[in-house]
Amino acid sequence: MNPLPPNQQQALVERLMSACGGAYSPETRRKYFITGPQWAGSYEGNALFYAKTREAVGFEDVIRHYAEVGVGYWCTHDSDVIPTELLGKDGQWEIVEKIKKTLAANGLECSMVTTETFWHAVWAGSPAAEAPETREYAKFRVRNMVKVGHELGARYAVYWPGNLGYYVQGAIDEMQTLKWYADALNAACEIDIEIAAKRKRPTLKHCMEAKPFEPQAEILLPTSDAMLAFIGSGVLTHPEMVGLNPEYLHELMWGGAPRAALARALMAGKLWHFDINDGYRLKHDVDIAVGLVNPLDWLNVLVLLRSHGYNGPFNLDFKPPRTTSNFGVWKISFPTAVDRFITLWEMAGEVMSDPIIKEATDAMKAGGGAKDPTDVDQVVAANRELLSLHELVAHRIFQILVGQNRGRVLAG
Ligand code: GCO
Ligand code: MN
Ligand code: MN
Repeated sequence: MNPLPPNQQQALVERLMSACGGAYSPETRRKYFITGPQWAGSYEGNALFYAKTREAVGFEDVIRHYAEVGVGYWCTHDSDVIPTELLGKDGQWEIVEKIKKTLAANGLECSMVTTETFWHAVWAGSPAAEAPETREYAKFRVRNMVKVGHELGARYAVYWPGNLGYYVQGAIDEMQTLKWYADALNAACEIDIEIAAKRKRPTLKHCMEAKPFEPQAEILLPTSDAMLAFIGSGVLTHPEMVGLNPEYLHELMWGGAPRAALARALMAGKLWHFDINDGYRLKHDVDIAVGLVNPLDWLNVLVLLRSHGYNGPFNLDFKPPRTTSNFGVWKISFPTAVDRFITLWEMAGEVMSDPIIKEATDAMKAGGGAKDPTDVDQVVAANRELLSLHELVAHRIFQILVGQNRGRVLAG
């Protein structure tokens, strides 16, 4: 093949994307509660050891691109769209007005707002630092974002605590730091109750997001389970207003089973928001797009969520790869991520209604009919062949993943 000049490369990307086929229409994509973060669309390819590789894009372009792809909801950090110095000032409300107009013009809704409490120098000691003025500033920021959230019509607020942890041991008092962090969440919930009553809107769902390894060496709330314990610990004045935003990769990173973490959140009635992406165990936060690493696990995640009535947002919290083109971000990264999610969601429906899986599962649940359950030999004998069905179910789910249940023939 001859080298392809840059001015012909976009055409190649488009031709090969359409040759892939299987794309859903923007109208179909919009039927799912899929949310597009400002920071994912505007990610410029930078990281700790990486310079930026792409041009900056503002909210006008990000929202327009999501509309074209068919992502119906948008979410943002405060400082993604409002310069830090303007937060809480008149200039902020001018920007919020522009955002409202842009969303309306593109037919998108704002689903969620989140407060950046990790990037700026003010958070060097975390949002729950020793200095009272830092903690007052943290309260100001989360309260301000609750106001902005109501103004934009959001239903969810997310909190990733970022620097809540330490590099060197003994430097902070863990108990005190956690209580101080709770003070910020309490401030957000309390102002939310006031604003919601004035505006006759429901209060926001305040969702905590855990990440196990970054940006500190040791993290005080590293997992969704740790956050459940925190919510139930008595430090929150409104624990009923606070739930979880687990991120698939963040549970995988520490070596957990994302499905089990999600199940525990569901059991607690706290699975309110879900960041969808993919990656590897015991690695850093690679934020790869959904389904590119663990499609089988993802299929099973969606079976779990569909089976137990999860109806919150699926937030595309991935990082489009560190390419040099904004074109590819919108032509490949976002539409393919959305389409893999929808395909896996539909396949989860096939798993749930599959007659083979149903019969195998029903048979295991019915058991072998041992007359005396206190007789160990009888119990073992009665179920002798049934447990083999676990692997048959797993095989059937694999067949569904590769389309063999729909007649895709690969065996000779
Ligand atoms: C990450 C985090 C963030 C948060 C976001 C919400 O992967 O670094 O998931 O993307 O979701 O900061 O506050
Ligand atoms: Mn996330
Ligand atoms: Mn992540």
